[in-house]
Amino acid sequence: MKIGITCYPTYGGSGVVATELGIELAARGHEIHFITYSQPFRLSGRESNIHFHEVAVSNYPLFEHPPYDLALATRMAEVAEFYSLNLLHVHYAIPHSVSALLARQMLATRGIHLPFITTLHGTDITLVGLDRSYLPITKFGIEESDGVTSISSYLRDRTRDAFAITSEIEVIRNFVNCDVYFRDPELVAKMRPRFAESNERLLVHLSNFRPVKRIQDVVKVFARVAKAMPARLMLIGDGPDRSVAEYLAREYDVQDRIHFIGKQDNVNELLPLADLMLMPSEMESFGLAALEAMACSVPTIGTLVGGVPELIEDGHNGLLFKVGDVDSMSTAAIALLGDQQRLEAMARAGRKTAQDHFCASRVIPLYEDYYDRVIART
Ligand code: GMT
Repeated sequence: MKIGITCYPTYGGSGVVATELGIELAARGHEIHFITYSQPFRLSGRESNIHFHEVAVSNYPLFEHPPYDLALATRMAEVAEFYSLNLLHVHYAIPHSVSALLARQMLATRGIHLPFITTLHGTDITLVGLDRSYLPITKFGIEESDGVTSISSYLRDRTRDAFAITSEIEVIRNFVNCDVYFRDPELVAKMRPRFAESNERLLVHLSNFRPVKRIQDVVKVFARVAKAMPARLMLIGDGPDRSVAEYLAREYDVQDRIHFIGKQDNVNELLPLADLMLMPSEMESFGLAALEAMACSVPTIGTLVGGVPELIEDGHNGLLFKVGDVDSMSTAAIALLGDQQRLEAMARAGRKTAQDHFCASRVIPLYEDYYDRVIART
């Protein structure tokens, strides 16, 4: 198949999923065309079967806000026609589904058929989409899509309720390449000393540091762990709350024990170095960072929100708490890190969950099958 993919190419779960999906589909012989405003950050640009089409948004003094959605729609239509795409797959409803709808309509006037699928990721529904100024157009874009998928059952139900959508939404959960995300003992032996001494526990958090991630809770939990045992924290990512984290690190006097390592491309080489992942988010429609950690045999302490319970079974392959319950999260982290046997059992269970249910090799065929069904019925 020839598939166009549009996503936010910068740091964020939806862009990661879209990019990894394109990479996996290309490896299975499909021709993939990314249509985005910059090259997705996990693409090297050297992968075969993958093409990148930049959306250039030209400005004009009259425009206070350059019309990206229109430039995107135009580029989608051009690429689809030039490369005879079978399908467009857009990730994150706003504004991508509306741009795809325009592209479909433009091409239809020329007798070209281009179905499009929208994948809902979370904040497009739970935050941005519910903003009154975006709600009607988001609902319209979803309803006009030829197919809609969501990355968890939670998000499907939330979308149906919040947008009063009755059409079918297919749940295809996020995935991880278990051959790329795994714990390689040699790599760990080589790289871990850069981040922690052998007697120290290493905790990790990976996100875009937005308020929804509750970075303040990450630092608070870590500060309590660091009081109880020698420990270090690796903070991977960057975003608006980085200065909050830095401020709190100083407040709790743990600044020398935290590695702020910023945005990283190859998180598969960093996650396996850790003993425990902290994901105390206010909301996660899925929690991709926890899945990536689980595949690397790193259990997560997370929150009982959104789609997280569809991934983490409390007490089995991770631990879940109420949002903001820093006391319980800290107590649990200290107990788990002090019990090597339980920690290892949880790490093994997480790896098994990733392999059994969320490996790319299991999930990608679900997308292929869905593409076939959408193409057949449109
Ligand atoms: O969490 C974010 O701020 C980024 C956001 C995105 O769209 O990039 O993440 C959402 O999509 C991820 C990939 O499907 C999910 O793993 C995240 O749980 C989801 N975030 C939220 O629902 C807050």
